[in-house]
Amino acid sequence: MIYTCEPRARRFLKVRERRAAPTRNHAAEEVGGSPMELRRRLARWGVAPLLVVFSAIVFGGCGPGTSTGERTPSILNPSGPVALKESYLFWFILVVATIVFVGVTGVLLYSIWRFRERPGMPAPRQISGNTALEIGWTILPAVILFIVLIGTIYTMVQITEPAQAQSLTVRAIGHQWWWEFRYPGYNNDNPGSNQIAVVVTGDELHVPVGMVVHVDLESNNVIHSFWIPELAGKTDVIPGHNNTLWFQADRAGTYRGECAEYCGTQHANMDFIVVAQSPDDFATWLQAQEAVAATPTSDIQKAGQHDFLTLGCAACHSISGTIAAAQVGPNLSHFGSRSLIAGGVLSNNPENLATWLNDPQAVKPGNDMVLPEKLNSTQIDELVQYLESLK
Ligand code: HEC
Ligand SMILES: [Cu+2]
Repeated sequence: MIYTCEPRARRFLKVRERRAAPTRNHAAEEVGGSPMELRRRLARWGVAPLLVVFSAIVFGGCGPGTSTGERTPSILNPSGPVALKESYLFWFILVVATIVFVGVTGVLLYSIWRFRERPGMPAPRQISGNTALEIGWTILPAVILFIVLIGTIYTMVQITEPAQAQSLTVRAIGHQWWWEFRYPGYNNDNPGSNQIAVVVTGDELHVPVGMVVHVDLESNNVIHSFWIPELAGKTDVIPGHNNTLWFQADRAGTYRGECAEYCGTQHANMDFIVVAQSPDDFATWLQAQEAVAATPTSDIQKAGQHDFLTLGCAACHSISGTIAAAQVGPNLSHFGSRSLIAGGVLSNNPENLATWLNDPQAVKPGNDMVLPEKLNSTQIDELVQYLESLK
């Protein structure tokens, strides 16, 4: 059996010889800069500019704003105490991870360079196992992870809800696929209204600047996740288990929120906005929302209301002051004051509302708004006039 080794050894030696003295017989190709050579060079150096372009595209998405002027809902742009402390944790973990990355990659690159193959070098000494090293690289990562754990626990303690005399409590209900917000305690005391006794909105959460907002999260369907990147991290919204979170907006403005847990086909169109207003503006808004829905004034609005109550809309929607009191879809009592349609799939304006009413399944396939029959253009016009008048 000895001879079987011999050809292998010889083959090995030949390979080493060839590597040690690289033949230059493709020099002819190089002169002409053949495509082959170009490809080889590109493979060697072309990666660098490609990486630069790629990272520019990727990290370009992280800045405080986009080219369209819209603020990116980024956790790196915190606008309240909860998001701020969470972003500190992000930076802390990033620093730890960077140290690990630079350390490991440094040792790796050094070893590749230091122990690279050189002509005539003997095979390195073969070792197996090193107790000190193995204990070391078991304990060190554990210590590093423990440091991260301490940072995490510290942050969790830091962001426990402060006991405040004045805070606002809101119920956020995750539907498939839109968010409903209820402001309990603000009673609609108009005797002429129906049983809706709280302020109810869809897609739009108004809060006063500088006030602690306590959110009770509910779902009666699947698991969603409530996330306002600039104001508070994600919290799961679980059927049968009511989580809570709190946040506070330090600056007036509009913040984008979204569902952060896949919850069905239209999960990506389950956005909402948080409108942080001065306490005065908030009070004005709340007062308007508490009021009974506007009664139609013009003929076309009256026709729209009639359509609404006769074409099946009332089977799913509520409009205070009318017989429409169903809770399947968003409460439309003050729909005209809102800026989004159906989880932000469209922004709210008359043209978009007409598009939505013409074929909600085309705009947001699979959503729960299934019309008994297609509306004609007159009905759509009337409904648009009526719904947009509900400020
Ligand atoms: C079968 C129940 C159902 C019927 C019938 C129905 N809707 Fe809807 N509607 C919904 C649901 C559910 C949504 C939210 C869809 C989503 O965002 O995924 C919705 C959304 C809307 C919205 C957007 C509201 C917002 O705040 O985002 C408007 C406006 C609307 N419906 C109007 C109407 C009108 C007008 C009719 C009657 C012609 C009607 N709906 C009939 C269930 C229904
Ligand atoms: Cu969701």
